Amino acid sequence: MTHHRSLATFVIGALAAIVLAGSLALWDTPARAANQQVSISGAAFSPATLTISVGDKVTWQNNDANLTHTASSDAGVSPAFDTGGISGGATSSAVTFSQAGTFAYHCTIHPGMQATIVVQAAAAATPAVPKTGTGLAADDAGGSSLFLPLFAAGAALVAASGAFAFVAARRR
Ligand SMILES: [Cu+2]
Repeated sequence: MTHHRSLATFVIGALAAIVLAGSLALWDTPARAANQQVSISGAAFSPATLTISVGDKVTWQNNDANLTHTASSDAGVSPAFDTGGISGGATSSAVTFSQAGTFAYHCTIHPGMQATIVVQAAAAATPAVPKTGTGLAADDAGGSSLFLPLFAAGAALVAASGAFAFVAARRR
């Protein structure tokens, strides 16, 4: 019996740890930076205007098998960036955009190739949601409404495992 109780204590403790870790992972989600990609095809950047959040990384994928391209910030853009040559079929190294703003860029080999990265302040960026204000509020509520019950469940499991251990110790 004692063996079964200590096994139960162990299982409940492990479940508590998993649930607590999961709730903390959810809590951290809103701040996570995203990896974004611009594709290059037919000597054009797509999308021509990419909207991202501060801290996001962008890579450029060159789908023009026989052309080398670059993604190079226009003169006067600060901070400047330049992927250097991206061979046909290759993907550039990532550029991290750590400041809000509008960053125009072009291909140095084909100056007609022009596009823009719009970097929004982290709290304001909700790409797929209309800018009504309610979308952002719903996102925030979604994060915390999952976090709190999971955290409470984890705490309850910790308490249950403590109670099991206490009963097991008294009956030994
Ligand atoms: Cu080019």
